[in-house]
Amino acid sequence: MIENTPVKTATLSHNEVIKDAIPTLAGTIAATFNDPANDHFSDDDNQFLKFHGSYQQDDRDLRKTGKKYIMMIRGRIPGGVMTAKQWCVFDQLATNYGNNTLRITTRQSIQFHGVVMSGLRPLVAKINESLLSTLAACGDVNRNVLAPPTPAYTKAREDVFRDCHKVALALAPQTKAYHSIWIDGVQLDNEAAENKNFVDPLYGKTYLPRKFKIAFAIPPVNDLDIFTNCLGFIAIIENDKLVGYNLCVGGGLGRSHGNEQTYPRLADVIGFFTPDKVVEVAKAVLTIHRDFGDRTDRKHARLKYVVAERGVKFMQDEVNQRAGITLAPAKPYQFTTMQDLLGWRKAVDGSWFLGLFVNMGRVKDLDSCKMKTALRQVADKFDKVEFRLTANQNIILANVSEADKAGINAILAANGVKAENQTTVLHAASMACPSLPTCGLGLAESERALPRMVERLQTLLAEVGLPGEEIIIRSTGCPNGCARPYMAEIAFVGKAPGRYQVWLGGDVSGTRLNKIWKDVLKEPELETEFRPVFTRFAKERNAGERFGDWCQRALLN
Ligand code: SRM
Ligand code: SF4
Repeated sequence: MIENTPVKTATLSHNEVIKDAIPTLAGTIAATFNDPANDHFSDDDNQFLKFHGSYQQDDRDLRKTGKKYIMMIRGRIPGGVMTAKQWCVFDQLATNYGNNTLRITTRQSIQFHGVVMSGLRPLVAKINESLLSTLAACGDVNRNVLAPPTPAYTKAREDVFRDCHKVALALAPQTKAYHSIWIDGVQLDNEAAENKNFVDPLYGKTYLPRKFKIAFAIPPVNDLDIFTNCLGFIAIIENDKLVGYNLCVGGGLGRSHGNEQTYPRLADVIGFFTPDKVVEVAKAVLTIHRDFGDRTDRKHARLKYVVAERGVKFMQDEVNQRAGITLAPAKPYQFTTMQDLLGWRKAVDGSWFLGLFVNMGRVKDLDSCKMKTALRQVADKFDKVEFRLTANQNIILANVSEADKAGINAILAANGVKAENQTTVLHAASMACPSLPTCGLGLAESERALPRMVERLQTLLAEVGLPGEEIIIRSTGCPNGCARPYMAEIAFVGKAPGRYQVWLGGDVSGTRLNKIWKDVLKEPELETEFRPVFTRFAKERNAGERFGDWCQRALLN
């Protein structure tokens, strides 16, 4: 704990107090890892570490035999786009310092798991050498900005992607601590006046009350769940040209079991503006969060509560005034899907791309399918191929020439990775958060349990005459919502080991929250609980009606 901290008011949360005391966010991180006797960080340093893209964890599988500290490191990869060279660097880092897996996240990034203290600094330094970063991948700041990864729909994607980069850059914190810790390995003097009085030009001295999330989407594809973000830009494309954005504010999913004051919320669409103002609008919404978010209760500190409590008119007025614009009425738009395109497809510029399903986002080598090796070989050999991470935890190999397709196919086949018919529709539509053994907040298994649960639901669907039915299924080990379960047609939200709350009724376009159906379902009861529901669905559905829509119409009312 930091001593002699100037506490402004007794009600500020502890995180506010430590940010105020060390506004560079240096903590004592560099001093800690420069001492080889240390195998972990203090609680306060753990909070500062998040701003640098890392979480201290312990391997929960090993808790019975003692605490083994491990670090998770998350990259900052705007729009999820990596060069082949950068992929090679990340792949090597996972092998050298992590648990030999790369975890594609639901926000188009990559996480390393299982890194020990001595590996942390070299890993982060090498990410920076590759011209990516981990700065602000976590913490009370703007997180990785999402942008549509799929090159199949419109040439205007390039403009939207450029805006994503502009916004990510403009909203990056300016502290020199990042460079000092991770590149120079030097502990800043937290008592020096320039450090103690450091004020970030955008964030101020104490940054945001909580995390802040931004996404760009291009209708009709909502492959990054735009309405679950604090700030969403819905691109309005006319004649293949970007004419502006509908602005949405106040989305977020985190909640806590048994605390009705916390809830998932979809963003409101509050107006339209032209693309030249995108940075100003982003800064306006972020500073509204900075100035009006609740700094006394971290469970009530997200922008969604400001929007819910102060209303749309308040947000419109504040955005207009802060960005120097007048929001016009939102333009019409429609979302029809949130799914990725898998397999080989033609891009709008005539090149090819390959959508690759990554089971639970975990790139690894299994005996039967060596995805990690295959991707590394592709990256080594085809340096013009872009690696794009999707918010559905998949990978798109983009920018592939006709001539290179065969070579990529050969590498994949040699490693047991399928390019076509990669998985079943039910698996392709499923997503889980990591939970155990790395996440300290997990109450139930998620990534390790969902594949077998999907398998069982698949068998049930076949049994009731619905083989091949697509249902979006998501699971999380706790109610925080990391795999965006509250948007799924079926969601399993961990309550305790082997026990899940079940939510039903999301839609295929990511525009509707689901509703709670069962407060507790024990995993062994999956068939007993779902058989009657699937049987009814098979009998009662209208032609083409999706499971989520049927649940809303017939089951949950
Ligand atoms: Fe998350 C915390 C993993 C996307 C809501 N999230 C965590 C932590 C860091 C646990 C912790 O605080 O100790 C998890 C690390 C687990 C591990 O072992 O890796 C974690 N979150 C993830 C990832 C890796 C899940 C995944 O399957 O990919 C995602 C990383 C995204 C990224 O690259 O930045 C991830 N987290 C999300 C999302 C989805 C999204 O943003 O699109 C949400 C819901 C949307 C939202 O923010 O409202 C989400 N994570 C949370 C929350 C609840 C926040 C709240 O408002 O209450 C927490 C807990 C917290 O912040 O205190 C959390
Ligand atoms: Fe951990 Fe909960 Fe997020 Fe899953 S949803 S990664 S258990 S915080």
